[in-house]
Amino acid sequence: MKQEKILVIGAFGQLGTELVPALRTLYGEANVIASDVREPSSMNAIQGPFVSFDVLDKKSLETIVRRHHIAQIYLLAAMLSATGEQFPTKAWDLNMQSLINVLEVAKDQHLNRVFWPSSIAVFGKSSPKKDCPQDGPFDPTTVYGISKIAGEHWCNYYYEKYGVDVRSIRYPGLISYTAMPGGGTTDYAVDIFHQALAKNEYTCFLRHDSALPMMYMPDAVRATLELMEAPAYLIKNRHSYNIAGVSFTPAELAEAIRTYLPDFTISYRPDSRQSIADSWPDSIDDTAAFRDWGWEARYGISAMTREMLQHLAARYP
Ligand code: AKB
Repeated sequence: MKQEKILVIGAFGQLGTELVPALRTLYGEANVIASDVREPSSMNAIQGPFVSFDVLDKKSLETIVRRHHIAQIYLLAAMLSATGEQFPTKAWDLNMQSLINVLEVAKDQHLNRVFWPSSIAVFGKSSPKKDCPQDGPFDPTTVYGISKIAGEHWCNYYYEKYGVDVRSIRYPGLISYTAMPGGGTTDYAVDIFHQALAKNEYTCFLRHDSALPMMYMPDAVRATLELMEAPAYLIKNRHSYNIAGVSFTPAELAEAIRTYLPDFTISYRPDSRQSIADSWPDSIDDTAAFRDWGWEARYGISAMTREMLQHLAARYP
């Protein structure tokens, strides 16, 4: 078992909920410290080491890293695209200052590695819709996307200037059955499964034909660990890597759900999230991730739909 100590910031989020157990399998429970600004509750029951603190408080971060001899940080705390549009300056402050704090601590305390998530939100209207390339163009339309493209430059800067081994992935919409996403444009693709099982119907906040890049959580967790466990010489890109999972429209996802729930119906009432979705690519080119560290997705829409419905069925008897 690997022995380094890891701090996961934002452990109660959609990705953190699944990444903490996966890291504990690799590194041992005692070596992975989960943290969040929220205290654990019945909603966020967590086993193993946990600290509650605000990543915007740099002094607390420094103290925790020193006290626990942390060697790696996964910074997962962020405000997502849709909520970020409601609170633009708050989104900018949280998404940027958290990253700067972590990069500074990584530099000063000589951490071995940092992980920071970017997003397909770095792309915009001038980016190709199909198989959107690794190198842009980038013209984000949301504060979240602006913070992600700026953050990518900060990561590269700390790598080039100070040698901080920071690695990043541009996640598509993540789909999981353990935790709900919060405040994103791709959230419908999780909610639809819950509503299909609870009510056999769903009203989607995007149009029927809005194709978006998505990924089933087991693929996302594996991608993250594969990137972080790869030897440093393989990581040629210190901004962030495109990774592709599966792309589909709400109508296509509804059709896949109907394989198991034939009476399921969907209606469409697009809201302000539609214009965000319209600015993002339909699908992603991830040849750089494949070439550099061997990334390949395993889940398509059918296997993902089957597993999501199987796992969630017990919650909606
Ligand atoms: C969002 O919808 O904001 C996120 C993302 C694609 O980064 N899921």
